[in-house]
Amino acid sequence: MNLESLAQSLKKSTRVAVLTGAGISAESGVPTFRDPGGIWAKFRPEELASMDAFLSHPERVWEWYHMRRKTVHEVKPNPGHKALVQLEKLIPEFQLITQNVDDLHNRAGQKNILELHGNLTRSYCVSCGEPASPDYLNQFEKEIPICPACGDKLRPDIIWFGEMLNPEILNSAIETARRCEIFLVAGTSALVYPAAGLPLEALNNGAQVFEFNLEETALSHLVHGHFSGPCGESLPQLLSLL
Ligand code: BV8
Ligand code: ZN
Repeated sequence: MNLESLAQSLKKSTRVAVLTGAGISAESGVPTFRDPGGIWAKFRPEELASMDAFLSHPERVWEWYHMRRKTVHEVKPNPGHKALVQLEKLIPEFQLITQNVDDLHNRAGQKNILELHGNLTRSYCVSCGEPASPDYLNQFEKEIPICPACGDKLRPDIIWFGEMLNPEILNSAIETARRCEIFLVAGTSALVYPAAGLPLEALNNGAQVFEFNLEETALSHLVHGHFSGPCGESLPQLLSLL
């Protein structure tokens, strides 16, 4: 299966879903998690992206998220993000599902996004649940942001390891994967569950699944087509055929 034949199938499809991971933001300059030099290369996930880490070292966890929010603020969406915004306009029922927390799909102009793991620009209070605006959050450099309503600590609006995903968002993503005709997977190592289970839901329900990645992943042997290369190039190439 080449890009041309995928483009032909997309032209005839009404229900298309896309799952993205850190790889789609790599070309914007956002470090991935598992690539050499990626975020996890410096820290282990349990050390920072977990409730235990937050309870024992809240300032260290916030320092990491403040730094990541700053990085993301300084970068911009790349042609891979933009290609998916274009694709959304061409397909009657299109759903973007992302594992990324970098807000780049939103900033690229994507309308229909399911954020499985939250978003770096959002936070909420650990006790009263009050959400804090990105502007309020940006006032804090390294220290723990304090809830403007009750004075307790804020936490990032991010799903940490060991935490449940938002059930409405997850159920909607599973439903989408089960109903779609074509499911694209772009820039994910497909290691983190339950997100990594979505392409399998699509496959088990008769969808055609295609992978865009620099390398082979845990999914590659199961998909209908694997397009090697940076998705900042392969996705715009696909869109140019539509
Ligand atoms: C849950 C927010 C349970 C945080 C994230 C042991 C201990 C604890 C948990 C578990 C465990 N074993 C299994 C689990 C479950 C765990 C899990 O799956 N762990 C994995 C590691 C085995 N899952 C969870 O904990 C989930 N919750 O299970 O709850 C539960 C159940 C019932 C009741 C109560 C609780 C929560 C998972 C969400 C965790 N949060 N993010 C933060 O970001 O700070 S996940 C985090 O990692 C990211 O958000 C992202 O989703 C994931 C990284 O994955 P990728 O996006 O795929 O990135 P990666 O670097 O891995 O890969 C990049 C890919 O891109 C590569 O393939 C590369 O080749 C490619 N690439 C690079 N450049 C390009 C490219 N491709 C194309 N073009 C390029 N230019
Ligand atoms: Zn509060």
